[in-house]
Amino acid sequence: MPKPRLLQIGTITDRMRDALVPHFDIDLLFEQEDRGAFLMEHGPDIQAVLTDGHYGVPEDVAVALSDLKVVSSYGVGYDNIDTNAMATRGVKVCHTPDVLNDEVANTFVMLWLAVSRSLLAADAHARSGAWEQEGAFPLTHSVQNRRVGILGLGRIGQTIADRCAAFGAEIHYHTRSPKDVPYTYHDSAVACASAVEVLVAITPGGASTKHMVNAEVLSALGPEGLFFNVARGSVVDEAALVEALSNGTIAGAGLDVFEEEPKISDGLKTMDNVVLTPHVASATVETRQAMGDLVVENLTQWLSDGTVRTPVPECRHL
Ligand code: NAP
Ligand code: 8YV
Repeated sequence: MPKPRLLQIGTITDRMRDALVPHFDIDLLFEQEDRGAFLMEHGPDIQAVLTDGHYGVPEDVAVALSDLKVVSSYGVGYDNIDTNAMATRGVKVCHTPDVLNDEVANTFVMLWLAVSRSLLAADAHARSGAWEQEGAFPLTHSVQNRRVGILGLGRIGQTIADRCAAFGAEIHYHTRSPKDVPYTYHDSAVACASAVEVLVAITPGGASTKHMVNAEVLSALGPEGLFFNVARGSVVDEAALVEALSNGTIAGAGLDVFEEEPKISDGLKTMDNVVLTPHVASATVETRQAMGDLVVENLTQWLSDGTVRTPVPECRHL
């Protein structure tokens, strides 16, 4: 009996491929010479899709796969998948929550320390011989005992709050609805920014959070303030951020995500009060293995009994 077909969008690890090959015949979307012809001929025979947070489910795939049943996404954020439309069609969309909380929170801490302690400039000072020729590196700022604002206090936001507690932080947050936590709630991003010295975005992307961090929020954060984004590039008005960093509206930033990835605003690349990483918050061998295992588990569970382990909220009733 032929194996069911799985359409792979984007890249996967060898471990994921090895685990999936016994169960599925895998078609790679990006290796098709004529994508339109491939989708027209084979789309109706494919019930399963493996994708990630970057590619989601493109419209031509959603249309061509008329018998689509399951979408397993390699990542927790799913702003590139129209999950309401999928739920209406009865398609089970699943993602990889929780297994990356620690890594993303650690990435925020890494960026926070790097910006506050001028890690990159200090490293350059040590390597270049400037220490011998010019003397000691200038004093930097401590991460200890800061007021920290978290935009989005979900699985990762709470893990960030836990990390911040270890630095003696006073924690503030903004979400649409207050949570049962011992932190100070703010009903807007501006109010949260004006109460803190360090602001970190960790909401989902998509329409409801687009440009949540804008010129007004950055102005409220103030000239000593630091901003960090480990959420989605769309959450921040990147042009306003470049402006705020260059004219001293805020003091510095650490950014893992950008509005037009993999393009990054040129202004950001030349600033020494900014640390940039190329969307790698979950990108360790260990965490990507856990994410990949969950992607595979969702697909093989669906194959065995029609259910998935970690559906997105919009598809939990299916
Ligand atoms: P989660 O558990 O669903 O938490 C999301 C939080 O954001 C909730 O507290 C939610 O509270 C809040 N929120 C949602 N919409 C909001 C809005 N319009 N305004 C204010 N707050 C809002 O999600 P998670 O697992 O923590 O992941 C969060 C996001 O991190 C993902 O969706 C993804 O985009 C991003 N991420 C990035 C990386 C990376 O590589 N940089 C890695 C993993 C995740 P309310 O519903 O009460 O508003
Ligand atoms: C991944 C992420 O890099 O989980 C997310 O939402 O942004 C990252 O963990 C992304 O999903 C691409 O695989």
